[in-house]
Amino acid sequence: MARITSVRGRLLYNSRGSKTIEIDVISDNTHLGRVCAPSGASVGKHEAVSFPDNRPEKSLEIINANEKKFVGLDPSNLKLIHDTIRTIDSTANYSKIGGSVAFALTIASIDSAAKSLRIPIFKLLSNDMELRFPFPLGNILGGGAHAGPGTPDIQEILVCATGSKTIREAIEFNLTIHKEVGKILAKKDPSFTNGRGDEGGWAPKLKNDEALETCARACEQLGFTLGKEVSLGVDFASSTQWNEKEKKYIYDRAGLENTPEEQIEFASDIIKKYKLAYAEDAVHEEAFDDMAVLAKKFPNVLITGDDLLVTNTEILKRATKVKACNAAILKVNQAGSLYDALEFAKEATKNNIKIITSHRSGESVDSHISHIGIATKSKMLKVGVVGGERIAKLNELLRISEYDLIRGMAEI
Ligand code: 2PG
Ligand code: MG
Repeated sequence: MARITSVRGRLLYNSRGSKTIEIDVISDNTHLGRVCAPSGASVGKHEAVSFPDNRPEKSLEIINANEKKFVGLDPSNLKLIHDTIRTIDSTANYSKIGGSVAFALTIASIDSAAKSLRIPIFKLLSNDMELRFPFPLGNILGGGAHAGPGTPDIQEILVCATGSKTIREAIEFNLTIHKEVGKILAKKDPSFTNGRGDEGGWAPKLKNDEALETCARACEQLGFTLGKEVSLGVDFASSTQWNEKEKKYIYDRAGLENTPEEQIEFASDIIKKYKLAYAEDAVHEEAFDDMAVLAKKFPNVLITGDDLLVTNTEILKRATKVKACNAAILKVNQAGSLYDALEFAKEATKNNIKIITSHRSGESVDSHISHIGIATKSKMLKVGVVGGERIAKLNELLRISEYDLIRGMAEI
């Protein structure tokens, strides 16, 4: 059995150019596990904080001061690594050391352990013989907190090749559609600068409905039927629009104000009109009952909670009680440690809630989440379509396909 021989942190930058932390875990002086923590722009109220007092430097100090606690541990013992982190920070939201440390340290340990055992990470995380590829779900056009003024209020319009039989085809279809959307935008507005948002989706000056129309047209122009070979999805990221004081969703850019009832109608119309396979955070993060209305109305659409659940097992338990959603985003850094996130996945699976493992808008070029998506039997892997830090995750899926250990695509 391997033993951790050193743990070291360093300050680096994420894809948005913000400072973050990377942690190296070395086992037996040989096997390097290395993970750089991502971070979000549309952050849920109840998610783990990235850094204490927003200072990555403080996280770094703490990790370096506590290295000895990890030296000698078995890097594959995720629970032990997690419990050791908890001896340093027992706060619910990792406010003392930062969720980024919990994220990077636990995944780097598993990375190191997998290398020592010469097996891929997904194999170390799951003994299941029936693993499948999650469908890549990627941002083709967006706005909201991920792009500047003039772009749609809706944060993300996503595409997923729901009819594909192979992971390569699923990736290629997403790439082709992303390109086609770019062509339509350039034709429509010769002054379009090819601007893209934080996750690589196009960021044009368009209203929500024009943006959705453009994406639907791109799919149809390529000969796809929506809901068949490919499907659209939307991350409404509705907490961004929710005004607690006025109890309304305020869409500044579209000049629209929705009461909670109107918001349900607004989302329902979009789901129906564009035959969405996927609808994330269609209402704000505390509107469990409103989400439940949508989940009941659209049993065949992935009515997904992101900010609503923040990869938190206790919140998920509350949500399942009222049947608030049928799918859940899994972002390890929302939970904190990989152990926390896998507990969340267990609870979701137990309750028939489908898992969608997801990137953050501020990412690194790491690709561990591709393995986590497979091991948690995620139906989709939300990792974007283009951009180095997004493609890294998709390319890892293609490398994984060489092992011949995965039996085709997930059943959605
Ligand atoms: C989201 C994510 C990722 P962020 O809202 O789902 O797409 O964005 O990382 O900014 O929270
Ligand atoms: Mg989201």
